[in-house]
Amino acid sequence: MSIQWYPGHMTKARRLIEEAMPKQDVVIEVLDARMPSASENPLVTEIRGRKPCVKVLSKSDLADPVTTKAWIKHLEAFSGGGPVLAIAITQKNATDTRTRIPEACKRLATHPSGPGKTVRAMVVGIPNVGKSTLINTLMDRKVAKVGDEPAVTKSQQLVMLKSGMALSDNPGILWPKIEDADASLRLALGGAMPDNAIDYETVALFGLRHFLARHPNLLIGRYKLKQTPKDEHEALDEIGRRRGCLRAGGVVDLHKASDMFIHDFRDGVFGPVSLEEPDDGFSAPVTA
Ligand SMILES: Nc1nc2c(ncn2[C@@H]2O[C@H](COP(=O)(O)OP(=O)(O)OP(=O)(O)O)[C@@H](O)[C@H]2O)c(=O)[nH]1
Ligand SMILES: [Mg+2]
Repeated sequence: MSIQWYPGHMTKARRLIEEAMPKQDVVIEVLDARMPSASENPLVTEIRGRKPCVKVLSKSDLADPVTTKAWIKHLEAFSGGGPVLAIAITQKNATDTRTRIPEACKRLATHPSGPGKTVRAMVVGIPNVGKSTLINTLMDRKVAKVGDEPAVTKSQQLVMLKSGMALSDNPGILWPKIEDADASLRLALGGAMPDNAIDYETVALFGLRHFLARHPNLLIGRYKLKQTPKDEHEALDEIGRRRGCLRAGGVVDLHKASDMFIHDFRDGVFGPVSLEEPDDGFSAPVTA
């Protein structure tokens, strides 16, 4: 079963993005570098049409660098619509972001349409992916509120960069029906949906299945497990036991253990881990 979260403010945010789109020279779509496919919003693809697009792979410090490089090639080669440049960024390297993002926008905006040939760009993407952090980095000061939870930005905000670009920050949007159940679980694991919209245990078991299949040693190392768990249920139980997530009678508190694993993942304690590879064979995102 797929997790859905589409609160009312997203309908309004989507409408504002649709209304402002014709005036943009470039769209900056911020993706989560750990899951560039799951975090690519089909509504954004639909609304941007053939507008040039910079696909920004945010939080690249949390993703596997080799996989991120493969994603950049993949996104530039296979994204539909207009021309696409893909760039990985991290808030840990502000100088790199300040150089490469405006440069890419100017390269794509062949006919800047703002006053005095200002390049107009709109920053869009799923919730909690780093859109406002990107705006602050480009402005070199805190102009937009950021926070480690989805739906921090509630309205559109326009800023002017010294380099002569007009940028708008937007609330993160998802889409009404996420068809791909695994993609919705990746989004939940990464933090695109709020805690009250997800079932911690389901999300943690999904994440543990991924780690057991691709990075069992990272789990074993982090939680000092004596052997590789036979499946995700055993892994969650063992992790809970090792970390003292116990209820009366020595029973593992699975909710607490799930909470701990999910936040360990979001905090990057396992080192850089990608949840998707370009050759995993994803189906095209579907809107409803
Ligand atoms: N590790 C890491 N964390 C980041 C990076 N960029 C942003 N974050 C964190 O991600 C969280 C969300 O950042 P925001 O900039 O508020 O995200 P947003 O896309 O504007 O979110 P909404 O406005 O809620 O849609 C914050 O805790 C940031 O510190 C990054 O490059 N690396
Ligand atoms: Mg924001």
